[in-house]
Amino acid sequence: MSNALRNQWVVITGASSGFGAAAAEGFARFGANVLLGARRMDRLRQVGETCLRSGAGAAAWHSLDVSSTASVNAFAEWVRTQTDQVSVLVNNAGGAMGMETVAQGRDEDWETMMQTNVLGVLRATRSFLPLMTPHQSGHIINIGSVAGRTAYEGGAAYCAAKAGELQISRALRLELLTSNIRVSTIDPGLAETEFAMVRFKGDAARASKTYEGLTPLSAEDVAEAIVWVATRPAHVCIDEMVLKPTAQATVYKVHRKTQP
Ligand code: NDP
Ligand code: 8X3
Repeated sequence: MSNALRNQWVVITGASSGFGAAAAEGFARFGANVLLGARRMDRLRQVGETCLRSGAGAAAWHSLDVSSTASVNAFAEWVRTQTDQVSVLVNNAGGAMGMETVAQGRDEDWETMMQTNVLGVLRATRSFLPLMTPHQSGHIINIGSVAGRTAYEGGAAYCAAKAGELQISRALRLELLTSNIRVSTIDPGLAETEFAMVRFKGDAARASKTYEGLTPLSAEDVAEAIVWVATRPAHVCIDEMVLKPTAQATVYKVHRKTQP
């Protein structure tokens, strides 16, 4: 097991569930110090306590709403009380709201998706670069999606938001070329987390249909990819990674086994 993360400070947005929570635990197992943000503090505390039991050098958590500049700034101020150097920032907070066509779409859903998946990544990155650039090291890992690469019906705003995340990652890679800071985007396909329940606003039956008849990625599968990307040697940058369930060839070409 690589020692590269031991006592390194790792900041994860959206660490209260899904990929973010699983990645926090994955980094903890490598002995990293994890700093966790999200809106649900009770869930964050549970994740943080699990990290401490799993081997984290330190684990602390603070409320964070990436759709608010004031909240991101307050979160960054809190991080500065813990450390002046962040080795890894995982911009994971985000998700989809609704699956209506553009004709039926709601401003509120579109705004939430842009605020979290696009502006949230920009805000958090701006806040944490000052804890990386003076040290000439750091790694920004953004969580995109296959939706940012291929459009699908009912996904216009989410696809646009994740396409935004992809282009932010690419622009940052260029902007930070001489800084020795790595930038990666990890773009999963269907993964069973709270994502579909959030997207379908608590409609459990509809959410479970998303994964019907196939084995989706798990939060742990994606977390493993995140930690693997972060533990490559310093001269290796995994720019873009796409991972999908074996039964998913593209966003919309999915092999589902029907019940006999
Ligand atoms: P979850 O719904 O399980 O996790 C989403 C996380 O984001 C939660 O911790 C949530 O915390 C946090 N979050 C949402 N909005 C905000 C906000 N405004 N401020 C701070 N935190 C926020 O889903 P996933 O783990 O699946 O999603 C993680 C990322 O992966 C998202 O960016 C999603 O778009 C992306 N993704 C998901 C895929 C999937 O199929 N599951 C596939 C590809 C990409 P809280 O509500 O406590 O604030
Ligand atoms: C989540 C994957 O295909 O549901 O980003 O949009 S998908």
